[in-house]
Amino acid sequence: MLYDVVIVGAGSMGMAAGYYLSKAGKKVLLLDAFNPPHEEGSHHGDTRIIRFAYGEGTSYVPFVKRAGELWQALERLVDERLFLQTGVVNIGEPTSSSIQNVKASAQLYDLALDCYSAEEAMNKWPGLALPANLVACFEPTAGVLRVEACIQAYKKLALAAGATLQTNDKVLAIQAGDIVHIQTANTAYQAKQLIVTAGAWATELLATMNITIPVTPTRKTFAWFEADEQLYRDAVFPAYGIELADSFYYGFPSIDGVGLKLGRHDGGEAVDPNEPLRPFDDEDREDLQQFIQQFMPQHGALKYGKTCKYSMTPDEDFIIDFLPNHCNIVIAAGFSGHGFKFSSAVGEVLSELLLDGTSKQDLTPFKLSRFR
Ligand code: PYC
Repeated sequence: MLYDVVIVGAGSMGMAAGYYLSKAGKKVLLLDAFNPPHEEGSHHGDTRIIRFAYGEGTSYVPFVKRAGELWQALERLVDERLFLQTGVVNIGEPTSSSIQNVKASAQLYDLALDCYSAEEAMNKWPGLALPANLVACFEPTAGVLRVEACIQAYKKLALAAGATLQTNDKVLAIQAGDIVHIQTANTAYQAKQLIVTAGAWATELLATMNITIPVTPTRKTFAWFEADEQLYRDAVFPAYGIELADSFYYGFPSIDGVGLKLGRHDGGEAVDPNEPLRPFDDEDREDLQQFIQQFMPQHGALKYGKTCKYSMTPDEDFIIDFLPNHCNIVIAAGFSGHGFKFSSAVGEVLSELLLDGTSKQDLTPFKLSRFR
């Protein structure tokens, strides 16, 4: 069967692209090895942060602002609350690049940002304990996205707009050409244009076309802790990112009484995405417990922990680009653990690239050629 566009990987980015392209009248097939939303990649776990004063660099700000507009539009389209304005506090040493970038983003793009000393931050959020060398930059208009609901929303809209979704059908090989051939375990498909949004599987899939991308699937951990709701519920406690000299943790207030969520952003071990991840273990538990004990000492017991797969690039910037020498194939990969918030805008960008050959967003920082 010949499609206008086949999208390999129907997670957050792929599903959004499927919606925008179907809405534009394209005959779209979304393929996924599982049934999104699922727990096999990096889009599970209830919540993701969306922040606009961007610690990873000011060049991300226009892109994340567009993503924010599109999340709001999606909420209206499905008449559902997907974003919670909890505010996000960025904590680190004042000289760290992330704090410098957060401040520069706010200044450059006129974003609301309130910066506090450690003592001021502890007065504002009594559940927090900070050493005196850290500062806290709070973005009140930032917040939290409900991950699975976001994907369900794009799935509903993509299907309503006419997309076909083939689940539990793993793509094994791709052959580039004017017509792209896609071989799954069950079927062969043909497409005029192709998008690869396969998360941790992007590297091996592109290898079937003799394309190498420096994206490493990496195991990460996160967990929920019992929380004193007076201190840690979302009405009084923000989502947070805390960068220390040699580690980076992030987390969420207790939303709907589920407890404080805490994850480790840096580190982790490279994994084969086709092998089951080593389950959350005692070492993971100890790591998160020692952190929360220091920074949110009034937390309660660990409820449960989980693992997920990040797709890391060497510079932790995304890859969004046409495949070299193939103007009908676009890849979006290597989101390095900070991509979910962008997925609405990534979907739009991918559709623009295939429909117009170019995007309204500046994609220069995400070019594949930067690695050569
Ligand atoms: O993008 O805010 C974020 C984030 C924190 C940890 C992982 N991603």
